[in-house]
Amino acid sequence: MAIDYSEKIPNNVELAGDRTLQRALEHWQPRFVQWWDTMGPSDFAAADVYLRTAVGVDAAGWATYGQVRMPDYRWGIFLADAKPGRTIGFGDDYGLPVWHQVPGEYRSQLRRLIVTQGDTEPASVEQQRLLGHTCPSLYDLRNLFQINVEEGRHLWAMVYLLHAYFGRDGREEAEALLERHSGDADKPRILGTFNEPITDWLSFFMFTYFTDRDGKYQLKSLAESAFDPLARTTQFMLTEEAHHMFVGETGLSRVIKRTLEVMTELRTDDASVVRSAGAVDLPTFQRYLNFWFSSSLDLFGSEISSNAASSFATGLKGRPDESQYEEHRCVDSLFALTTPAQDGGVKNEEVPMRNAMNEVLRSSYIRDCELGLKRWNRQLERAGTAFRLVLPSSRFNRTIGVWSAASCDLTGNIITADAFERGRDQWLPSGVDRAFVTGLMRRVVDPMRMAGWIAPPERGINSLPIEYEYVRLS
Ligand code: BYC
Repeated sequence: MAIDYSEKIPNNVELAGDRTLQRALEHWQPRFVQWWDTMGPSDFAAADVYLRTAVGVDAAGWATYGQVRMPDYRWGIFLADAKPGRTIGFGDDYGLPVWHQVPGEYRSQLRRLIVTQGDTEPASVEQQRLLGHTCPSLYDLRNLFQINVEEGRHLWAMVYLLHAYFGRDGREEAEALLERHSGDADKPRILGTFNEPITDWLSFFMFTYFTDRDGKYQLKSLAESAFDPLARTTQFMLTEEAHHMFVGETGLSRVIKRTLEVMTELRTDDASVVRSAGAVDLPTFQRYLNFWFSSSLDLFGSEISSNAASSFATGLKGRPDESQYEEHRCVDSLFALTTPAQDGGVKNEEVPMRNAMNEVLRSSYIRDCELGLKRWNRQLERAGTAFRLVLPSSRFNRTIGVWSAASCDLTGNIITADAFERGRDQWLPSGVDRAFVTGLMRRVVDPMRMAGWIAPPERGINSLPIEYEYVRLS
């Protein structure tokens, strides 16, 4: 169905046919705008940004480009087209027709999932709100803003579900999504990673590589949901999410490229020399990677989770690409886990597969993360340096799940808490690292230039030149 842009809230859900819902969402809309004005990108409201806006949910319509001021961006409600005759793909009700309303008994659990998903979207905009001031180029500035407006739209996607299907509770949750704030001492965002500050672009690219990729896996598992409106909403969100991960992967690859250029020019692999030349040395890059990877692993929840088991059993949340599996009920199957033991060692145990669903997702996610590392390591190899990037063990630096009780080094060996503290600054960004990286961040807004710590991208946006004025500052 085409998106109706003549409406106050662009949508393809026939909002005009439901006056009560339309009024409720039109009541929320100014609050969203106020939130965007106060918590969204600071100081760029008057800039014309070369943004992509969806005008349809099919391949032809979802990417239309033009100069837009961010406050004029048309945030709307877009669901992927319904698949007639769709049936539940997993869990106890496998094979039965999907639901178009929320079954009463699953109401609070489903609402919790939607609220948790919704909470991450504005959180990321809040985390990134000051980055515009230190953009490495107009190309990057535009990408930041593209991501920000789309995260705003993803919030709309979840708010639509809350308003349309959860009555008064849903409307209250939609208000609360604008009241919690990233890093707020009293009302923080729900999930840990979304309270971490992102005040430099190296962290931004790590976040869009690692944390947006968690988004991909969570959205893919919600796109399998028996609750059809959630499945269709998240399916469309995934098309936009791909660009966010592209920004992360290419951003990090450009940082490495520039570092390698400096190392070759100066014939050095000495981190302090690389730093003095104004590039990110590879050990610092690795420490940032260790932090954002381990924090993003926490976003999958505990390895053994009754919530996960119940979400799978009831059909609320499946596995990404559920159709790739042979068996969709997972009643009798077991999952082998290694967990920390009382005596300071490890023990192997088998847990019911349904309870291990968070770990199933996390394992696929880790394999996906490795692909980027392979590409970056090829860059390092081609440049003739011996340094290689590695993903730390999934036991390292965890604050959620079975490994949160143990201290582990990068390779997953259990160590004492004291030894972890002694190793901390070699493994995770230290105060000195953060001060150095922050010091590199200087605003570059001349379309012909790029900051010295990052190489230019390989190509511009939508076939435009890299030097195009992607953001026209007033
Ligand atoms: N921090 O049984 P447990 C994205 C809570 S990113 C703090 O272990 P469960 C995006 C958990 O909420 C994707 N708390 O785990 C990316 C629960 O609390 P309650 C976001 C945490 O429930 C970039 C308790 O611990 N989407 O889209 O199976 C930019 C016990 O939970 C954390 C979703 O997450 C944590 N890291 O799974 C923009 C999908 N982890 O309920 C956007 C929806 C767990 O007892 N959410 N807890 O108070 C879910 O599917 C599940 O809630 C989780 C947790 C996977 C997060």
